[in-house]
Amino acid sequence: MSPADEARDLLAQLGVTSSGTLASHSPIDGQQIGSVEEASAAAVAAACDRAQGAFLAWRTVPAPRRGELVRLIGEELRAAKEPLARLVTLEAGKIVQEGLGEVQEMIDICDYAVGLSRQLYGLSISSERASHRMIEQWHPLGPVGVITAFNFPVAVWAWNAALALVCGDPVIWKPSEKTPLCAAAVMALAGRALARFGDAPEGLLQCIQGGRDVGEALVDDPRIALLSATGSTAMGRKVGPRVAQRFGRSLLELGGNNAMIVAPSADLKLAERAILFAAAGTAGQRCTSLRRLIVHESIADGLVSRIRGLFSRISIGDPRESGTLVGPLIDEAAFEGMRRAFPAAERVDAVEGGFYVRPAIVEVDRQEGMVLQETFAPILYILRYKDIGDAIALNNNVVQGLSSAIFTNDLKEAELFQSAAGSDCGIANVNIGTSGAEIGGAFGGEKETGGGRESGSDSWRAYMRRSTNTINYGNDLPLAQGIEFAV
Ligand code: UN1
Repeated sequence: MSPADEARDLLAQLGVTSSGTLASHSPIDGQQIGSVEEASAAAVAAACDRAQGAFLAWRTVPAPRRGELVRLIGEELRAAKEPLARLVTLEAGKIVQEGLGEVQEMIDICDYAVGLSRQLYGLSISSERASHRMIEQWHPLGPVGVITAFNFPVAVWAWNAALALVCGDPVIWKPSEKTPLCAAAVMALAGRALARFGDAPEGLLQCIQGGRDVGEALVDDPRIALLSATGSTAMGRKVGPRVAQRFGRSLLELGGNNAMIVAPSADLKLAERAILFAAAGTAGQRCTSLRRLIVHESIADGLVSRIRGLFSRISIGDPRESGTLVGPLIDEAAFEGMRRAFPAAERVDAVEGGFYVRPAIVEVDRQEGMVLQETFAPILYILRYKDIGDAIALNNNVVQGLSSAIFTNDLKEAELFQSAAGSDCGIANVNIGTSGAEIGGAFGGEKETGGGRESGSDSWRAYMRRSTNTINYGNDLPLAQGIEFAV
């Protein structure tokens, strides 16, 4: 079936009507598969108004009750897992397994957020004054703007929305203009959950589709208390200061340039599998994709030739076919980007109209030029090292700081890599690849990756404001720091 025909069936199943001026093309064959209505800047302002109204109501709904809405969203996602995953495959070009995995991340974060809705804990703090008590409470923050990229067209919304909702915040989503149908489908499913929930305020979950102007209007709106943006470092460099200018908060998930060190003691069978998935999976279009392999010189020749073998046997093609491991790049611009970084990039003739490439291996002597940049395509640079200290320095000597990994069976090396003097990334794994993080941990990275943390651990705090409360239950008014002030 052509992607266009299949999209028609899936959209009907998911309850989405396709119409409007923003066209969506499948990277599988480049053909249009549907369209959505585009928002104007005025519509963004109206959406922010509605979100602000929703906030005033939602912030006083008990958090466990807010969790009930997220539970229902999780139920809708479970029921629609297959068609939604399939739509991700059609619109983002991910293989079926990865589409299903992405929807599973949504389900997982919903479960996580439901539990969290009863655990938005504050602290109690010892006061220095007699008969005084200090606590901190976490209160809802305000409307959250969520800007997402094409490569995770549904999960990144869920990471943000599930937490924002239980934290008491409405959400306005500006999805990538390359994946508008996925966003429309998620909104349709969320709409079903809202209907079942019953009394949620109008404007609690909104989506505004369109290009850069729509995103900019959201970034600049003073009612958006938190702007969570996933995308390139170039995008974040613009968004961060604009939000800061109005003293809004931003949560940035920007580029990665993720490395893996393979030490002499490594279990090479495991390392090879991890390299294959992290470097070639999603056609190298994850922010966590493996881009640099730092191999000990004593094992480099053998390992590199085995990876070359694996890469040459990898099946590239229509992501809907079972057995395909590498689907298309998102579009022609992505292919041009790959060729700029690596002019010998091999285009594979898989499905006419799509941009399919063979994952590339490039051996380099030094970390310079394109190796320092994030190219959103499957290019794996190989560097060799002698000393573990040098390998860690190579890992860290880039401007990005998202994910990293070491394969080693040497306990000291593993600990060193994860220590304060080790990897400077937000994610530092041992005997696991750089991509495919679980939702339970905080997800994000340092330096030009933007510093934001989404998803698990205490990432929820970014979606709330902290109130420090000191209560005097005594008959006196002692001042802090022992100050005397009386007539
Ligand atoms: C992204 O590429 O923007 O760790 C997110 C991973 C996924 C999320 C990637 N859980 O690869």
